[in-house]
Amino acid sequence: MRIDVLTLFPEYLAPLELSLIGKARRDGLVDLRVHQLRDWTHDRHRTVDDTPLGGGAGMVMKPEPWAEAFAAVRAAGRAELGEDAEPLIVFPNPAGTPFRQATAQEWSGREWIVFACGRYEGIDERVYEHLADEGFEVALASLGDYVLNGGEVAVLAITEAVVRLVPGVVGNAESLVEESHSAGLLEYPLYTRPAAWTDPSGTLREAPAILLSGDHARIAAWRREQSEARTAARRPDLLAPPATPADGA
Ligand code: 6GU
Repeated sequence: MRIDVLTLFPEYLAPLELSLIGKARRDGLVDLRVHQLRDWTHDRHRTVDDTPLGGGAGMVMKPEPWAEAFAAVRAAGRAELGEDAEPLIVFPNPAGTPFRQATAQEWSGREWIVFACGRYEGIDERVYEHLADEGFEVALASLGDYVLNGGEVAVLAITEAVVRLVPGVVGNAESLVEESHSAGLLEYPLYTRPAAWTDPSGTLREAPAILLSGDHARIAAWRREQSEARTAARRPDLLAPPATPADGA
């Protein structure tokens, strides 16, 4: 998988050199390139923003550096992946579609993703129109209902969620099947040795006896119940059937 990131803060993406993702890159499973958007400016101050037309607070990202950057990154990617290769362009944006485990699953099968990190109040709307006209596939993805200062932190999160699903990146494929969200439920509680533990206040805390029973069918049923109870308590929205227009939503 190839990933390009366009950003004003390339250093923000440094954590992608660590741990599992770093190993995947060194193993050649992921080719990740981080680009400085200002490299596609031409003025002395390397300007990427200007005041909003029509007035208002803050600054808006100018269209020209983005258009040049996308053209250059597309050409460079195609030179390596083949002239028919087409990236998915992802704009992290709090006004985007919620990014979920199902999204991660889908994107982990992509050959090429380009992340475009906005800063300031946002990007000139004509950039999106231009990309659609050029035939690019574009997605706006949100991490949740809160506002970050820019797309970089979202790219860290999305990249980790996507790349760990790329075959070969996580050693134990079973650990991917069992985990929270992949079955639409939260993960059951986990225990390890010692089975009987005295905590620092002197309280004896024993792991559930069923986990020591060796009865794998009953253990699986217990875990399922725990997952359902946890999901009902913490995330009832995951259990409710999705609202349909007929519900009057
Ligand atoms: Cl993807 N970007 C920004 N700037 N803020 C966010 C977000 C993304 N998701 C939640 N808040």
